[in-house]
Amino acid sequence: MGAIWKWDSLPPPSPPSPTLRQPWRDVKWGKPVKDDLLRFVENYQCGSEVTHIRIMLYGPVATGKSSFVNSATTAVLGRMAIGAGTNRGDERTQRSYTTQYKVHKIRRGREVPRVYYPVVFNDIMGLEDGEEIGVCPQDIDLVMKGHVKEGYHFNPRHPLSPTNSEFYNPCPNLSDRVHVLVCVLSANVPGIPTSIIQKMKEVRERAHQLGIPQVAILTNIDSACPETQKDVQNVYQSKHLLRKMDAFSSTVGIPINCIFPIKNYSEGNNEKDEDMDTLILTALKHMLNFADDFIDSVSD
Ligand SMILES: Nc1nc2c(ncn2[C@@H]2O[C@H](COP(=O)(O)OP(=O)(O)OP(=O)(O)O)[C@@H](O)[C@H]2O)c(=O)[nH]1
Ligand SMILES: [Mg+2]
Repeated sequence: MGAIWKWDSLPPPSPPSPTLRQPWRDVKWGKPVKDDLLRFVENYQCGSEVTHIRIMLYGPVATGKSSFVNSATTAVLGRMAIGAGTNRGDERTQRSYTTQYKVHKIRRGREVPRVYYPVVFNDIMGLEDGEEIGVCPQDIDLVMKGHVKEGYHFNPRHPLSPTNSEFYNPCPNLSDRVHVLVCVLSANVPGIPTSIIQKMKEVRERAHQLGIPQVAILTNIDSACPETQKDVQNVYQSKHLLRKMDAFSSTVGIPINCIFPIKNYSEGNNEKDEDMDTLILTALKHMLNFADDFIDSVSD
């Protein structure tokens, strides 16, 4: 009789790998790839219908909305940018750090008079868990339609009133309107409170009615996943992040191919990094393309 294979001759099972063998999204890395993406953004010109593309960020508190504005600026300029104030780690609370409506531009070089890239970011207050706290979905609706002027302080109890505020713009043009809506979620949270999911749903439905394209970015892929913390290139092999993206996709109703994982430049990660730039610029490129489609669709 030949040798008998026995179960107990097997080595003890190794723990399941936290990473997939192959990335589930086809991405390329390296300097030429990053440089191509950068060239796309540098050479990007919006059509004559608008003076710039307006990207609006919304989402729960402390998910990295303001950090994304700084990260996109950092990736484009090749140097650290801190224009959008961020929620300091040691003081982080469930209340939004950003309370004022700010529009962030990216300056091209040091030319005088100033010249800017044809893209601006609308940074707003975060959505909070509960009634009458955090930004109201009605105010997000007004920002999307271009009715809110920069500098407006969000009042969680009362949305901006058309009748008694100097910050209400009664006649917005196409450049004042939002051209792409970005939901910012953090991979480093156990879940999203249902009251916030409900507010996000209201915002999404309003954007859908207005025809505004929607994408999401998933931040904190480093702090949420040790494999990605070690090496950003593991992002599309991390089983944990794939599960998170899948869960967020079904919860917030954004298809997974429109969710872009990001590691933001932040207090702890402020060294310029090609792979971080690749993820940030990839997301930005898609946002610009979707915004172009929207402008085409409303300018016909
Ligand atoms: N490690 C890590 N930290 C991040 C990342 N994104 C943001 N942070 C940190 O998370 C904190 C909150 O970031 P913010 O950009 O202020 O978040 P926000 O969504 O603008 O917050 P509110 O304005 O309060 O709603 C800051 O301490 C950031 O440094 C990320 O991708 N990785
Ligand atoms: Mg903020």
